[in-house]
Amino acid sequence: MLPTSSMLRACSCVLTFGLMMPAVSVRAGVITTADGNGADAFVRGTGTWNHYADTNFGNADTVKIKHIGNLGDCRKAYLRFDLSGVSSEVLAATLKLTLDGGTTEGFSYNVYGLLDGHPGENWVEGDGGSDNSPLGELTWNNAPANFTTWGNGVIDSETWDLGYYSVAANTSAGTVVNFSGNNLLSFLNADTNDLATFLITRRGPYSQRLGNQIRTKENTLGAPPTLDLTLAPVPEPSTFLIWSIVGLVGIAWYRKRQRR
Ligand SMILES: [Ca+2]
Ligand SMILES: [Ca+2]
Ligand SMILES: [Ca+2]
Ligand SMILES: [Ca+2]
Repeated sequence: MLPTSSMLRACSCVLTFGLMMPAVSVRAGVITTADGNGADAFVRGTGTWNHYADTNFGNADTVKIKHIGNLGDCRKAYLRFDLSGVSSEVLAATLKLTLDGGTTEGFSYNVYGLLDGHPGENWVEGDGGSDNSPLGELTWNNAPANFTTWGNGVIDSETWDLGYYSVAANTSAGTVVNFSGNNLLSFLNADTNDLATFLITRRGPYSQRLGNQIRTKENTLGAPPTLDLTLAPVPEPSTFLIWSIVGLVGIAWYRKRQRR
């Protein structure tokens, strides 16, 4: 059946209703390591008298980050976020880390993004111990992009240097560190598989002190590592539904009017 002029008028009527659709406001999104395929863990090296390079710390209630001469004392953090709820451009992003335990010394920390598509993006968080159960649970020796012979190194060609943050001496437990910037934004917008992993290492100073630990999703005291996002607006499916119904009612009304 060819479209009649009244049908065309009805279509333009629907189009008019469509143009009357209210603008959808910018959306906010909060994702933690406890959501979906999220994970948080740290890895620790093996030194002369302490051997942790095959031990998993996926169930620890903090992630510890340290860099000192003995690799058996060095620790690096791995935080993964599930981006399956992110379906439009990320306009603003802040990585929020809640500190656990203060320190009398200030420290700086490097933040890296594991490159999108890296075969290790779906690393196994694990439940602790050196039993390799669940199979492949994260350790110093199998962690993606870990530069295993240096206490704060990552493999440059497999990571994106996102910048660093600093924590002043005597910062109290419960303090939230906010990390943001254009590199973080670009890294998140480059994601194609809904997985984003951050590696955090100690930038300095070189010190035996444990410093600023970060509460994990296993910690009962505070928020797990969190991504606070502002997302570009997209019309919600429910909005489409409502305006489709309005459009159909419009067509019915128009046809009824034509018949009169
Ligand atoms: Ca964990
Ligand atoms: Ca996504
Ligand atoms: Ca990814
Ligand atoms: Ca285990």
